[in-house]
Amino acid sequence: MGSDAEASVPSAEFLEAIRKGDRRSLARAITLIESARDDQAEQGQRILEALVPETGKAIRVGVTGAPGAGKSTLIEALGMHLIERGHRVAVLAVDPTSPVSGGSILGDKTRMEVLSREAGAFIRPSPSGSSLGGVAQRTRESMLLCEAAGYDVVLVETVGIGQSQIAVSGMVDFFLLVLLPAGGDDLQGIKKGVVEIADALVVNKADGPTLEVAERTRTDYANAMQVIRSLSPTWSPPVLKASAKTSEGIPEVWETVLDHRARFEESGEFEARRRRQARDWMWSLVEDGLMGAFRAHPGIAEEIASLESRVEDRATTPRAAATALLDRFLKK
Ligand SMILES: Nc1nc2c(ncn2[C@@H]2O[C@H](COP(=O)(O)OP(=O)(O)OP(=O)(O)O)[C@@H](O)[C@H]2O)c(=O)[nH]1
Ligand SMILES: [Mg+2]
Repeated sequence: MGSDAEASVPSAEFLEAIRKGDRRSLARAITLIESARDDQAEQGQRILEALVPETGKAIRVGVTGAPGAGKSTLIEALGMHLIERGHRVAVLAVDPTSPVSGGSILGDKTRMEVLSREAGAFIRPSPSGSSLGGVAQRTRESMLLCEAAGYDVVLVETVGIGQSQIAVSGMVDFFLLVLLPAGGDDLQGIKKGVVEIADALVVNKADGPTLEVAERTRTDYANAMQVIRSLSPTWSPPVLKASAKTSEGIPEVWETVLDHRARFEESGEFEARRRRQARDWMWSLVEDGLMGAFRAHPGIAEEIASLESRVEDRATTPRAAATALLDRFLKK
């Protein structure tokens, strides 16, 4: 593998172009990271290793919510607000449901046309992939590359599915739940438990004919939040309202992120959260690696189907079947 390995050392010029924030070089590096080809993925990892000292400096914000809640529109409005304040903004996405064609939550519906015209913005749709784990890992790595390229705010959009929400909340400093104006007892996030991992809630579409419902929805959630136990001793997730369309309330969303950051830095929770995330990330890679090795193990792949059906038919116990597979894997 010697000469191949030599060939995949990233050039100093390429690394320097990424460091200087050249968007095409950054995009190329992310494409390598996302590649299904081993040699390209390896090249991507080398780039990341070379740049890792320059990572970790951005404010990382995750944005989730039901389909059509206005996540993309809100990210664009927030992104423009940040660009006006001199920030450089990267927008990434985690959408394990997107087809391999590359269509995604940042795809056809909302291209963030205004934000994408800004020199200080970098927008990248979700990597495609069949497993959420793989998609999330690649987004984490893309986030680090964006940081090395000088983007000081990274916004990550994710679909409102439990597992992807947990994956994204595990890679950001601040997790924002975008809600639709829907009054009455329709407090869905609360039932699903998403609210418990959110650092703030924002009722979007507080404009035009939906303004009144949005205000009522905000009050409903604010009341409901009072009985939800906060994960942090220093922070109770506020419930805001905004219009991504008119940008009203968007500056307040950003002030909330900054306020949270200041308090979490002061209390040590910021550092603790980043450290925990890095540790969890390592272990999830170990788990993925083990599962991959397990399924690829000769002698296991062909056993899986028959053992699964024996378990389904109660011809054997799940424990006996698992033990048989593990024994074979561990060559006992
Ligand atoms: N009136 C109004 N419409 C909005 C607002 N924000 C978004 N919309 C509209 O709501 C629709 C959905 O917006 P998106 O930003 O694509 O929503 P999303 O949550 O990203 O949707 P998915 O990515 O498909 O889950 C679009 O037609 C937007 O124009 C808002 O603040 N006010
Ligand atoms: Mg969207």
